[in-house]
Amino acid sequence: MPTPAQFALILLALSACTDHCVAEIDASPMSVAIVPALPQLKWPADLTGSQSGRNLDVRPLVVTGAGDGSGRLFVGTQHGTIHVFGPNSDGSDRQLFADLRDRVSFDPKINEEGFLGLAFHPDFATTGEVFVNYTGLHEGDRERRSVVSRFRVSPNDANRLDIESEEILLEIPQPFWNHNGGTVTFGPDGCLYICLGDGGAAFDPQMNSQNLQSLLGKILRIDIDRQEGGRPYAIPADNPFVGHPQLARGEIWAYGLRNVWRLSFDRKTGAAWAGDVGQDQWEEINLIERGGNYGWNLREGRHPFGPGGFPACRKLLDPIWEYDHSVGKSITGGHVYRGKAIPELSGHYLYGEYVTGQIWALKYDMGSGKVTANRMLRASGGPITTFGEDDAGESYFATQPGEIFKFAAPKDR
Ligand SMILES: [Ca+2]
Ligand SMILES: [Ca+2]
Repeated sequence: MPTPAQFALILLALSACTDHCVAEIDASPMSVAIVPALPQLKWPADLTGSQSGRNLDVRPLVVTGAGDGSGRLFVGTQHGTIHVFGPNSDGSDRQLFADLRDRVSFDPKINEEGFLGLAFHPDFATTGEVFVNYTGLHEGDRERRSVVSRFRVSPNDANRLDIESEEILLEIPQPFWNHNGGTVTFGPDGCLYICLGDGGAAFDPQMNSQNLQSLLGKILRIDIDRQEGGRPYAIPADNPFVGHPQLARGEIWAYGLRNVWRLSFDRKTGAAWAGDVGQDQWEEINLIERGGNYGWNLREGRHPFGPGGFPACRKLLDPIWEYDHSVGKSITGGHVYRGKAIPELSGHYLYGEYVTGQIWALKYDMGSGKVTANRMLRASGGPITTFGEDDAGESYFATQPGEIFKFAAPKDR
């Protein structure tokens, strides 16, 4: 028989083991099939460069359904083109939905400018409205800037955007070529969320991310169905910084972000997931809350950053997951899988790596606030530029050369 002291130690050891076991993260690879989504797709010569004898990457940055029940798939490229495919397409029916290259600044040597975001109005079937985020042409006296615009689909052709219908909602000056963010997406509240990076260079030299009077380094939330205060949109009354125009821009929803490369809303729970790209060491996955400060440039991941670095504190929200630069160097945030093809993937957050081409599925327990699994789906391959969902909730990703893949049930099933 153990003495009471020994018994207490055994209990402690057992409880420690229990805690340890609960906290253990399943890092085993998950078997899913990754298959070409549009196997017969041939990109036009002006995107691949073959026309001019150059070798260009197509750089698909958006893959999405329109949410209108049509079953179409849309792919936007960093060059400034949007392509549309019919239901269950093999890729051979590609049509040009829009060509915005006459107003988009894209240079393959300037990696982060171009056509960066595309979102369909929640009631697109009725309104025909499409929202985009791109880098505006900045030649001569035209300044470097991010542009957020509304377009309308052609009244005569559902597979054609009326590019003359552009209505600019926001133009945000960009001090540097990099860190332009770019996601535009609708939340379950019907508001348009817009991601903007810290403006660029390194270290956020202008301290934009912590400055509530700057729109840079932020996630914005606007109401595009109303106009108010001389703006072509309205600021929702429940935005966190409304009513203090001397101190803060009312459009701001969350701040302290470096360069969110893809924000998405879980179509089941409504949770907002963001991948925030790190600078020196840490890549982040954040759950975005109203008014949240995500720490940049005082913290990188869960760590103090730079000479003015802050220790962990309640006001600076740490990511729910981070990985360091021995694993990968630039996160591409995805979305929570809610499709039907792969039941074991349900509820997992898909994310990937621009530099190494890896893809993982992360499982997070909202109740305990703990990550329970981080399972590799793809160990290597071309740079992951974006993830996307079709109207049925099935998941896709794109690589920089121009491949579009989808996830499917394992082949041995
Ligand atoms: Ca910039
Ligand atoms: Ca952060």
